[in-house]
Amino acid sequence: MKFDKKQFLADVERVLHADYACDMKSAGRRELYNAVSKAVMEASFENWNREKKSFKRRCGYFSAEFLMGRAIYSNLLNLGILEEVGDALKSVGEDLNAFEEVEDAALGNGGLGRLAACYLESAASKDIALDGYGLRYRYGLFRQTFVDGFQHEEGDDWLKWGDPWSVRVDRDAVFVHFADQTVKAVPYDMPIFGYKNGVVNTLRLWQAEPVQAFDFASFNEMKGEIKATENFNATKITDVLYPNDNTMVGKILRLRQQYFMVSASLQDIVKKFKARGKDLRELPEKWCFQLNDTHPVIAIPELLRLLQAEGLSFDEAFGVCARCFNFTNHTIMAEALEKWDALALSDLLPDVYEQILSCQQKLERDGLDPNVFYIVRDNVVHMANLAIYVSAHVNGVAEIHTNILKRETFKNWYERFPEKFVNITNGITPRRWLLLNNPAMAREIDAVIGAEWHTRLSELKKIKPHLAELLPAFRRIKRENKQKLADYIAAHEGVTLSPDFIFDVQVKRLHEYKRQMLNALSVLYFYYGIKDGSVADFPSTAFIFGAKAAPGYYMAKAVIKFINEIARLVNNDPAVADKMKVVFVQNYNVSYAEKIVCAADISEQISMAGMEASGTGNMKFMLNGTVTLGTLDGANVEICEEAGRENNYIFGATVEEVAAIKQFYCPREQVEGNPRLKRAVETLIDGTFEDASGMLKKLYESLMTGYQPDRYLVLYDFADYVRVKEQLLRDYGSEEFDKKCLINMASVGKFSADRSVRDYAKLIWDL
Ligand code: 26Q
Repeated sequence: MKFDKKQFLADVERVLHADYACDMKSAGRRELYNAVSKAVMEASFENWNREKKSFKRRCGYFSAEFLMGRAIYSNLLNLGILEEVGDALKSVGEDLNAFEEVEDAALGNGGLGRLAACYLESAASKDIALDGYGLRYRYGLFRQTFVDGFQHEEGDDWLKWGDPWSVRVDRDAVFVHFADQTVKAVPYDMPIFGYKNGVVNTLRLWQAEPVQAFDFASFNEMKGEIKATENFNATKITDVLYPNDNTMVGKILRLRQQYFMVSASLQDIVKKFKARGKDLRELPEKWCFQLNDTHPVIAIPELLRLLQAEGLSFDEAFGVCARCFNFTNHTIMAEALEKWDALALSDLLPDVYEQILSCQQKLERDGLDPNVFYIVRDNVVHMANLAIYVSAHVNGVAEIHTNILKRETFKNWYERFPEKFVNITNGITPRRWLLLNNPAMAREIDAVIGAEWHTRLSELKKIKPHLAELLPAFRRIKRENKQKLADYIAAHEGVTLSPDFIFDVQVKRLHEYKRQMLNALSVLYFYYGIKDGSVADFPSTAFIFGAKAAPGYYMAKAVIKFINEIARLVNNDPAVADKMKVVFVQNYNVSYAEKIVCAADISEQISMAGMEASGTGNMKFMLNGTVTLGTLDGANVEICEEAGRENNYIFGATVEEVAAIKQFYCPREQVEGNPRLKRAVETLIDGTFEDASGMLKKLYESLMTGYQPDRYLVLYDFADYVRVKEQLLRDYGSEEFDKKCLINMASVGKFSADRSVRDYAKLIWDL
């Protein structure tokens, strides 16, 4: 975008006058933030409008989550005016950094939601016509604090500073019908700016509102029926994001959300397609839809219903759907694969349920064995099966994950429909995750190899001949980033860290399979080793954790309490003060991640092999020059292929070994053979930590005594984990170690979301 400072300041001034009746001098931060954003929005109108009006083939990315984070800096970066706006504001005595107080748009839980955000950004940057369709939750993922070591949740009022990066599009509102209510769906459009290429795609988020009196006329024309009670709870549908990650809660309100989102999106798309005078049988020529996990899969029967309402036969409608829909799976965990009670679903959405039954019948007509292939069975609707049956393509998110889908999770489906299955390894956008969060390093790289890597990340391999030359700058910048993070942590968590310590980081959602416990127990293991003298020369290390636990996930909350207790023990013990510090940061989110991933020395990616579909945090650390301490799980496998296993720190049972070990596994044996591990585990029950809640005892039982003790092989992998971790800590600081860091950075090309969306565009979307 061309930038004219005088013009820009005049635009800001004008918005301040019109919207807030104030001027630059009297404006508060909030007003200024809105005025700056709106001035930029206004200047982007033409590019956005051009894209919106064009009738080229598009893909709709249907997702219950878009974890966008903060918009302003990444938008300015992509428009190529980040520095210019900063300078312009400085010239009038204002500070662009002041907008760091703006809340993140946390309309997602974790990896799946952040992936959607990265893909939108990369698609725009690669001029791929991808639009997001989702929900405009009034409250995003809860804000987390710790009270006496326990997680507390507060509502996330992400609109507190206003929402200048969205526009409400009343003219595109539609009605969504449930058996017991009709709700108005109003879209809010967010521009998605491509990186310095003038492309603007759209994220359309639907908000639920009551059908208002003045809507009745138009609504009655559609021969709808309004029930007396139905305005009552309309807004409830988009009140709040479900805070679950990799676990399903079978709440009917969640199903209402899902249907609301896809029905509104499809009505909108069908309406506009028809307005072009097109026959709906040709819909697949212009549109395809990517279903982000099972959450939007109810779109399939909804489109079947809409098309038949428009006069297509079931078979014709099915043919359209079979060409339009594609399905991405993000997990193999049974507890996360969505299933709905058939009676509840048919009560809420009788016509949609009819379509699901028709799919089941078609499946039987096709001659598939109903004992092996089913969508509805024993009054349960299996959303993943529906998705696979109808979709043109089904993809996993890393090589190992796709292989597990083929060999195990969806084995029967794969053998019957092998041509549907593809792998698309996840990726992250290098703009937000290096250019924006680590500008000093980005500039150093630019100076050595130029700026082409900004849009072709594989170009980073060109730094390989220049490692020695880059090392001093890399060390200096990493240290500065560590200092900045330490300052931030001191201010927000009240723990002081020295940048001379090794920063060992595990940040991700809290889940048993991700094994934060493995890390926590190793901290205690080292602590007791230092105390009893069996560990000498322990390199000073700061163990940094960040994670939110789903509010209903007891074990996850227990792990948070445990680690906070460890932190209290360690940080208050002067005997280890120069050796270790432990901190669990509160409210880990996208903006915190931006500060953390550029300041880490170790990236902990330690899930039990076979459980983490891909992971994308691992890629963010790699991009910022951090070695992985990890298992051969998810994308770690491909990280090792790209960067060399010798440049990372790999430990633990492989996916093949896990299956064998589980046959005869006895956690007690692991502990009996390892006195210091035993001591660490027994802190859960021996009074080391106060445990009035009984949570720690429950953790102990889950490891040692419960049904399926130590399901995720924490104790089995422990010895190998500390062996490799000790090696890493010893290697740290050497020139050889720093080279490993840079080789990781140089080898990260494959994990650009630009490559991922290109793969989707080529293999699936035909864009
Ligand atoms: C389902 C039903 C009801 C309520 C909530 C849910 C729900 C919500 C979110 C189920 C799962 C999720 C999120 C899953 C997720 O984030 N998976 C992660 O996806 C990443 C992107 O592909 C992968 O990198 C991670 O490995 C995977 O865990």
